[in-house]
Order: sequence, then structure tokens, then C-alpha cells
Amino acid sequence: MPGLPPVTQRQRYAHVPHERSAEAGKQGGTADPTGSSLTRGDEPLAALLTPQRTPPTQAHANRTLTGGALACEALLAAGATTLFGYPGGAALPFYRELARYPRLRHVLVRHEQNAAHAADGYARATGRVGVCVATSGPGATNLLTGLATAYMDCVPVVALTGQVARAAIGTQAFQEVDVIGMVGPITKGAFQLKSAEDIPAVFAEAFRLAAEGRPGPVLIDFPKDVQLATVELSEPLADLAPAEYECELDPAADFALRQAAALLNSAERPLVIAGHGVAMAGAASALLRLAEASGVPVGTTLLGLGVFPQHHPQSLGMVGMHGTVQANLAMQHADLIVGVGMRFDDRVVGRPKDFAPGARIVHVDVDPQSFGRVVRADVPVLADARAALDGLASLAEWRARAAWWTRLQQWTDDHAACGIVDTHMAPPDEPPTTPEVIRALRRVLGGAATVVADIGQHQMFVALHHGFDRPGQVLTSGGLGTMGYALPAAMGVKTAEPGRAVWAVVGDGGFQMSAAELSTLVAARLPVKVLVVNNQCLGMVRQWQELFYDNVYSHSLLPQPDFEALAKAHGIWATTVRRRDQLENALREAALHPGPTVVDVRVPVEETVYPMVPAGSTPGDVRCVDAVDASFC
Ligand SMILES: Cc1ncc(C[n+]2csc(CCOP(=O)(O)OP(=O)(O)O)c2C)c(N)n1
Ligand SMILES: [Mg+2]
Repeated sequence: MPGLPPVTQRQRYAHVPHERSAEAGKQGGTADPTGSSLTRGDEPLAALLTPQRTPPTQAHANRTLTGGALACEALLAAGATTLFGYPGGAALPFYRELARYPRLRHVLVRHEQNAAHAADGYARATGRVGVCVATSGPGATNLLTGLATAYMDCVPVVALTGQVARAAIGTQAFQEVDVIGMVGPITKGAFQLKSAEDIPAVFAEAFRLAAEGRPGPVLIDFPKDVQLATVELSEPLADLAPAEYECELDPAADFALRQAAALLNSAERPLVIAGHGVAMAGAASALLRLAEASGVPVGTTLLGLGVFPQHHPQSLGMVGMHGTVQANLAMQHADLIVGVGMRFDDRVVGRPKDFAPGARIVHVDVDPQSFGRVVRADVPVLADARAALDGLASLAEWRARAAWWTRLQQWTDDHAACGIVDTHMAPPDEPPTTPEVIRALRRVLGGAATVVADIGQHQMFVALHHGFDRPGQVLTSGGLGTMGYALPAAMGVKTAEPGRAVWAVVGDGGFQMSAAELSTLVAARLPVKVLVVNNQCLGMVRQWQELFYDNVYSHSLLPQPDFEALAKAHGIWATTVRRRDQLENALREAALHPGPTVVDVRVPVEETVYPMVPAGSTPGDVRCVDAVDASFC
């Protein structure tokens, strides 16, 4: 691309690589805070401007492009096909050019936060980088919750924000906000474009940074004058997509893994806990191989649901605050815990100093900063989950461990029926319970759909009662716990996988935070199915008030409109279920309907999610609905 100066000078960018992007540095990225060497491996970033993997074969006439158009070209060259966004003044030069790029599908959302959630859903469904766009000022700040959600759950997203012209930056111009300053703690990096000529290199770097190591969001701030500036392009852009990640063990990881395998082979009460990292690394089959080669029980985190088939005899289900009794007790009584691609966060660990007192802890992660953050890591293994699980599977020896399995089976059997209503015995004209609703959904969908769960009691009931057998079958906001996530994220999934049924399962609270997107479902022809689990309250808040705040239901009962009428006002097929004998037919009818649908299911107000590990206690303190104190187990 003659005419483009080499981009080797750090001062071309306002790039904010913070310490959390250390893994980028590990892999030759941009974690150098001085920015003196913006490189990818040993090659200067300028090399990204020259064709690498798909050299152009045909002569190409010189073209004059605006920065906005070059950004569209760069998005295509980086592999983007879909953007979720919302325009505004400082993004209009880009939007004018976008209209000339039909290969870039733009889904117009109704709130920028939802653009970020949709890009997040798209990324989780495809494993590729999701893209969202907003204007400057309020558009940019509206993105933040969505970016923080993606950051906490390690989802690769590139956010493009309009910015006031460079000359106006720092003058408190209309709709000027220092978005680069704001996103530091919730992105892996942020760039402000200083010149249109930098666009290819910055986009390549942003996509690489978003996807590599521990994935996450990256922001590109795009001043209006840079969008309007012109550049000469004499050749098509090089392939700017992130390179395929090589998942090989380095010698240190290999050594640590051998230690881990020795511990595993000699352990009497081992447990493997698999998290989101296993799904992201495409390591579910390696996990299955390890489990079957060693005979160890497997639990998953909330975001790990599906990476190990829940019907498998070695599956204990989910660990954590609302995990199963057997998975939590297994953690607390284990002599070895192998955590893979998970963070040992507070919802899993409870009180760190009393967590799993008799266990050695092996922690496998791509992010070295995750080791020891909450609990000790006796054997940290800095490795990609797939490489580590493959390695462990080849070193593992099968052992029966009859005494351990007897205890695990006892815990499972003791609580197998907890919280489950016998539908055949229950009065048909009463509202169904949420566990019944989730089990009916599973029956109707046969497990084929992607389920996107919002935040609250219904989310935990989904985790406990649906049963997940493959990675990507359920998505939810695990780390930030962002209400209003499910519906826009489901839009992103549906855009990525039009042939797959996509169900957003939301509470009445979360639905009221995201219902504006019903309009997007219709306009963008996205037949997402919405199941509102309607307990007429902020159920999870109500539960905590009942258990820990003296039954003072302060502001947790939620007035609401008629959701069926609201959906119909958008032209969406909708129905309300008030009796359990209406439930399954309503779900079937919604599933068969070709367009978007809303099923508003009235469930009892006073449900409580069990099992529950009260905050600040240990997994051994798990309580169950039958009031059996699990510590006696
Ligand atoms: C944006 C946001 N605000 C507040 C909360 C705190 N919060 C967690 S669960 C919950 C209640 C959710 O109510 P609803 O959507 O009706 O689901 P339910 O618990 O009733 O199933 C609240 C307010 C949150 N997680 N996210
Ligand atoms: Mg509710």
C-alpha cells in the first residue's frame, strides 16, 4: 500500500494496554506500557500493512477513500461481517460509507448497551470477534456496561466509537467524552485513531488483541475528521484477521502438567472443574477424554455448563453458589482440585481461607494473573485449556476410587428430587413453578436450541434444571451478572446462526430493561424466542431479602405492563401462560412460529433457588430445599 507511512511510532495512538493484557505481551503483543515497540512477535506492526496470507493477484487501480470507507475495508479484511450499532453525529461520516458496503450487515439496535451485548452474543456463538458501533459521548458511555460484561467473561469484541474532531478534543465539545480514559479497566486495550492512514494497522491490532490469550473487548475511538480524511489505496488491504492460535505447551507448562498428572494419578478424591476457558479453547472433547481416561468426577462453573455432558455418569453438575449439592460437597471434601479455564471466583470459592482445606489445587489458565488471585494455586499451569487437557489425558491413569464415588453418589441421590414438582400430581390450573418451566422448555426444544439466560432466579433455575450437553448451548453473563443481557445477546446469536433456534430466557425485571429490542427483532427479521419467567418481582433480590434482610421486601416487587400486549404492539406473536396445563402447548406454538415470539409465563412470586451456598461461607455449607444441612452429609 504505497502512500502509507510505516506505523512504528507509538505516538500515533492513544493506546491503553493495561496490566490485564499482560498475556498479550507474553505473546508478543502490545502490553508494553511505554508503547515503544508496537510489534506483533518480532515483526513491526507496519508489516501488517503489506499483504501476508492472501496476496492480491490482480492489478488494482488507485482509489481515494475516506477514513470511514477505509474502516469498512479494514473491518472486512479483519473478517467482520456483522456490526451492531447506533449512529450519531460523530459517527456519521463512517455511517455514510457503511451504506456503500452491503457485505457488512449492520443491525440497528435500540440502545448502544444492547449493541455491545449483541456483539458479545455473536462472538460467543461463533468464536469470532464481535463488532459494535456507537457515536461519541452518550453513545460511547452507553456501551460501557456491555463492554464490562464482555471483559468479565473473556469475550472478544471490538467497539468502534465516533469521537469529536481532533482539534476539539479536550475542549468539552458537544458530545465529547474521554472514552479512552473510561474504558481502561474494562477493555484489553483502547486506541484513538490519529490518522486515516493508521486504520489498517490499528484495526488489525485491535482484532488481534481482542482474540488472543485471554480474549476480551478492545475499543477504537474514531475522531470525525479522521473519518472524513482521505487516503490513497493502491492495493486491496491485506488479510487483517487474527492469526490462528497455536495451542502448544511450552516446556514450563509441560513440566507443570506432569506434576499435575502425578497428583491426579495418586489422588483418592479428585475433582476436575471446567470453566468457560474450556469452551473457548474448543477443548470439550479433550475434557471428555481426560475424564474417561482417569475416571475422575467433573463439575463445571456457570459459564462452563455444556463443556461436559450433564447426563454423563461422571458429571456432578455445576459448582458454586447455586451449584448442585454433590458438586459443592465434592469441592470441599476433595484431596485434589484441577480447575481448567475457570477463575475460582468468589461465587465458586466462598470464603477463600476455608475453601477445600484438604485439597491440592492445580490451576490451568492462559492468564497468569488468575493464579492465586482468590485461592492458592499449588500447581499453576500456564497453558491453553485444549493443550493442557490433551496432555493430562495422555498422562492419566484410570482408577476406580470406589469410596469417593460412593460418597458422591450418596450426595447426588439424597438431593436428586429437591425442588422438583411432580407435574402429574400438581393442580393443572395453578401457575407452574420455574423448574417446571425450564424442564418443559428442554422437552420442547430437545436440547437443539441455544438458550441465553438473563440474570436472577430464572438464570439459576436454567443452570440447574435444563441440562446442557454441548459447549455454546447456554450463554449468560456470569462475571458481571448484567440484567438485560439475554435478549440483545440472543439477537447476536441469531444473527450468527440463523438456522438455530435461539431462546432468550429472561425475568420480568430483565425483560423490562431490554424490551426496547423487540422492535429490533421485528425490523431486522430476527426470529428470537423470548420466554419471560414472570414472578412479578426482582426474584433474586426478594430471595436475599427473605433469607438475609429480615423479610423487608424493599423495592423488589415490580409493577409491570402487560407483556403480551407489549409484544403484540410490536407485531410479535405472544401469549400468556397462567396455568401449568397451558405451558407446554404455548412453548410448542412459539417454537413452531416462524417469527419472533414472546411467552409470558406467570410463576409463583415466592420461589427460592436451592441449593444455595450463602455468601461468605464455604461450599461445604451448601443448603438444600429439603432443609437437609449438607454439612451433615
Ligand atoms: C443491571 C443490573 N442491575 C441490578 C442487578 C441486581 N440484580 C440481580 S438479580 C436481580 C433481580 C432480577 O429480577 P428478574 O429479572 O425479574 O429475574 P428473577 O430473579 O425474578 O428471576 C437484580 C435486581 C443486576 N444484576 N444487574
Ligand atoms: Mg422476576
